[in-house]
Amino acid sequence: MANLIDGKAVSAKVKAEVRDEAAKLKEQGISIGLAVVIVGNNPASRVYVNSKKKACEEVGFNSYEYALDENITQQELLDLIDVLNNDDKVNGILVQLPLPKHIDENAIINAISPDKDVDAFHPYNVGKIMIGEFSFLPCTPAGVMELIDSTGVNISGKSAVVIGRSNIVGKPMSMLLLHRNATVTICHSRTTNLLEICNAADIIVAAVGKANFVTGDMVKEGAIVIDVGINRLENGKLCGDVDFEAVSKKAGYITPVPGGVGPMTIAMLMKNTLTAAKLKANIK
Ligand code: L34
Repeated sequence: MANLIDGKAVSAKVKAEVRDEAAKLKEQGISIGLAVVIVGNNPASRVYVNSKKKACEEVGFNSYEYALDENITQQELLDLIDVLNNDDKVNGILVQLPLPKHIDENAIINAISPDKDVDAFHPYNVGKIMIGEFSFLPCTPAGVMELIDSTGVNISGKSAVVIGRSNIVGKPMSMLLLHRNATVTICHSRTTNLLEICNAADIIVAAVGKANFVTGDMVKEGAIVIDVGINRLENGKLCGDVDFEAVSKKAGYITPVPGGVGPMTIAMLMKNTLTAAKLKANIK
């Protein structure tokens, strides 16, 4: 039976560290603020944004929510970002994705000042990650690295498989694993020998968006399995991309959904916002 990786516990530890550092900055007269922008009424986005605001409270940051109507124009959103880019109280800007279809997500991401881009989605920050010289790491992949590290297993030299190639998770995830000297394979919908590749993996990160995609036969005995997926079933229950029942019988370590990667995404957002404030104040 696999060891359960407790995302709630690891995220609490990260947030406690952020809270302590934020308290020290406060003594120096520096307070930290995160602007959270949500457009429309996506229920999942609402849940995540609420968790982000709550995390800000926990670590002692100010949060500023901008809840905008579904029908806002792209220009209106760009104008808001311009205001936030120039607002000294705001250290980090987070525009919750997905945005309504009539708004070009890339145009929005490109407009956020790279110094305040606490998601690390701006091409400038993406490029810095590529060359291994970054200020911010994208929250979900960075959270996954923390979860893998919490097992005590040394990543160097291990064979890691990332399933999914999105700009938000799959691509940066594979880069972070590569920086830590894993041998990385990126699989996606056109991969023909998925079973064979996964069977050889010491680490599997599943970011597909399909319930129960990773089955027991795909997993090597003792492997680390990280489940980034959040799928809502018809009965309202959440489940990941991994068939937890079957895979937990073979894996050495496994993350649950909920309570795995999700809470880490939020904790790493707090860490990035702290980093943004420190960079602005010229504190290492
Ligand atoms: N800009 N958009 C931007 N940044 C992000 O980092 C995100 N993401 C993804 C969606 N859009 C974004 C998130 O915040 C996914 N995501 C996210 C954040 C938190 C959780 C899940 C996804 C989370 O807290 N999950 C809980 C369950 C929550 C529930 O009940 O629905 C968990 O334990 O997994």
